[in-house]
Amino acid sequence: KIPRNPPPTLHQPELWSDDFNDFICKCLIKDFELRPNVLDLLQHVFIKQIVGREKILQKQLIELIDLNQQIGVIEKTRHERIHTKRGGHMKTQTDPDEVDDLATLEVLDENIVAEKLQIRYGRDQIYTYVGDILIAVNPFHKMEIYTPQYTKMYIGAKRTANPPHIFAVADVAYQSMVSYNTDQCIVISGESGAGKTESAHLLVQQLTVLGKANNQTLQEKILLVNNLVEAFGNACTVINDNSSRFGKYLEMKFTCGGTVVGAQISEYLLEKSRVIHQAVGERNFHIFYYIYAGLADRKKLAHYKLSDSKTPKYLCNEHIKLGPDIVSNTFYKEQFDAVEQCFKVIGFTLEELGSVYSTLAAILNSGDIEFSPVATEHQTDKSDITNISVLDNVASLLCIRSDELQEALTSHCVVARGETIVRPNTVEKAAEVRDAMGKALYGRLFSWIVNRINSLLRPDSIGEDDKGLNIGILDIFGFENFKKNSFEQLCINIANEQIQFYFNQHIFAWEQDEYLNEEVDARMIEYEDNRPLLDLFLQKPMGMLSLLDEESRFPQATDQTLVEKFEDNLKTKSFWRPKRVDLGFGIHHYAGKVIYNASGFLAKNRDMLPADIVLLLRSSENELTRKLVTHPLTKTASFLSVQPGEPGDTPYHPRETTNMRTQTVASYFRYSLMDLLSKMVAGQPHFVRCIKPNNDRQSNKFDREKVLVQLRYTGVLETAKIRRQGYSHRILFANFIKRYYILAFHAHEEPAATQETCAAIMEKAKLENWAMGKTKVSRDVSFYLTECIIWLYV
Ligand code: AD9
Ligand code: MG
Repeated sequence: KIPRNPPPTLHQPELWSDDFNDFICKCLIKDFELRPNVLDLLQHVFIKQIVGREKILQKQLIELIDLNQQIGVIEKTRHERIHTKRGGHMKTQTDPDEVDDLATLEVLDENIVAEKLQIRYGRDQIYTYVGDILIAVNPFHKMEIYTPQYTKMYIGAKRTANPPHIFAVADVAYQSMVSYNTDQCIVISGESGAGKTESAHLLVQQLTVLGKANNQTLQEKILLVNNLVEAFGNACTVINDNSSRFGKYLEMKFTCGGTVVGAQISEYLLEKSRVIHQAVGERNFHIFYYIYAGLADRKKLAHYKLSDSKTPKYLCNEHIKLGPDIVSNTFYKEQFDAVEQCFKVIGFTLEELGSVYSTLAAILNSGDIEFSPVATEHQTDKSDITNISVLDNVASLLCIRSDELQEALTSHCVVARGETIVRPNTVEKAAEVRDAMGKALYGRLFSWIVNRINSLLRPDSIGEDDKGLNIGILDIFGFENFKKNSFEQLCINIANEQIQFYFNQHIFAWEQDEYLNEEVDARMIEYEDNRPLLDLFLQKPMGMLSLLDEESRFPQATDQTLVEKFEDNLKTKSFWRPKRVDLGFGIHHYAGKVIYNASGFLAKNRDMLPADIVLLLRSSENELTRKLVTHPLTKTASFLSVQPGEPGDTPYHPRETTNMRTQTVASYFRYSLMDLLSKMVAGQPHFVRCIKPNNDRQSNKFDREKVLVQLRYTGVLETAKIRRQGYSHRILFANFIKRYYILAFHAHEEPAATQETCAAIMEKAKLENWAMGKTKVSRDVSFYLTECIIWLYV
């Protein structure tokens, strides 16, 4: 029984008996009903009596009180919700079919795991835990589980209090960040269309609430960032109508106290080739359709030199042949308004917006520039522009001179023995230069937008020295296997291979190393190590990307010589040359076999933007156009400035030191991957594994075989095993004692940071399933000490 009024001794902490500590333990750990009374008591005793001396303890208790108040609300809401949903029959966690965490299954085999997921999916329970990892099965329909009520329900709640949810992942990351003062990183993986981007949005949504942005506008801005960059970086593919065509690492910035103060995005490897060409059944980047329809709606097409009757070539495909198809599309119009609104709210000026639209319109117009061969007495390989009016349009939109653009497209300068000679371009060469300009303009525009967002959302209060804290959310393009796979798919799949490796390292390799180091007894788990594949791609000098770079340096090399080079040098089972496929080669990725076609690999890797075009764009009267080719986009990205006469696309990346002249897409890609990893390893990782339940994007359809394949290659079963028998929560002795000593010691005591002290706390709290390492104390995943005591996970 709890005393209604605290006995006098309670006002003198040094006189508390062990019983009192015992009593607090019991109340907090087991007896939740007593909680409000305990809280009164604690509030009375600690907050009033222990002033100043026990600041940390005080803070924890305030948190605890907050949490308990929240839990009160949450439990009530949840109770009501379950009651309403299930016709008044409360269903408890003891229901045999109700397995929230696969790591708790008694029998673990892939069929059982798939079956449990299927049962849950059938009940619209799309989320399931595997220990501390969240599995999210794409529902392919709108779910009512992301409302403000749910947001509230998951704030600071103990994990077992609510069904698994993406909001819970946001919460764990946030609480870990605040309590341990460490950066966090949420890695979302899964194949194309599995739901990564949606998950990323939901995480940002929940984190902005958790971060209690003290101004509404900042919260609003952060929420809009994803929408804006996705309008420019996503496109419709045969797999996903809103497929990410770039990798995105969004870092939400917080103060050490946990208030959100800004956001920064890093973008990786935008698939620029989509601007000029889309595969059958695919489309260009969303923004082109949005702007085309939006400008038509506002009667502004003519201003941007676009026609509503003739579709720009870059937008034509077998589905859309006619301009009217696009301009009458109300969805596109609405999206255009929405994108413009995003720009404005985030803080872009109207002038900047105008320049962005002009650049997009210039790219669309440039695709329509046509060339024809000119036969002269001496030369037959000269080209001329057949539609000068289109050329004029492009020049006017980019604020450059039309005759100079014509010259830069139809000829090029070569420097030989100190002399500059002008050589004509063939029709093919001129078209290549035109397309290279379109791709480069778009790629740089995208980088500029991202940089501009970063400067607008850079936290003021956090300077260079005081970095504050951050939670990064990684959402890259998922694993792809199309009928025809090109250089872009290779890069996308290598990136996924790398993320899978990172996952393996964390979940298996480092985990097992840690047991060994800490001398904690745990059985080793076999898992599929994809390191040999990463070596196949990334090793120097004989990895695939190095070989590609080497071949790209030979002017005489062709895509045929490239595949032959691969064949001669890559001696592994994971690489093969399929018969009867010209320029084909196969790779056995962690996620399956993919046949690539090397056609265009060398050109795509060289990705040259002729110096003549760079120089011309630099002479533009439009500030944005000039910025795209000259000005460093950020303080650190000063390498962006192209030295006069330097060819080669200048990829944008901070701290890049490689020689621009030799920079290829492959070497930039390798660099980006390393940069991404260095950001990720700095934080404590959390994993979300998205699963696609069927290939038809249908709701309520669970293709068991399809899911099994994904479970296998993502190692879900092994993860469940290692999570079941492993110790997923670890904490340093000192931190553990600082936080929990009150459970076994008097408030004024300062017990030594030793194993004995930890053991005393564990025993006092009657915890089982814990192990003592040499430097850390670990707890089994099945017991969540912290959930019961305070709202922070250990
Ligand atoms: V890709 O690698 O970028 O091609 P993602 O990002 O994995 O892919 P995305 O998040 O775009 O997939 O999801 C694909 C579609 O699934 C979305 O457009 C939604 O229609 C659908 N989806 C995904 N997750 C959810 C969800 N939680 N609720 C409802 C969802 N629909
Ligand atoms: Mg995506």
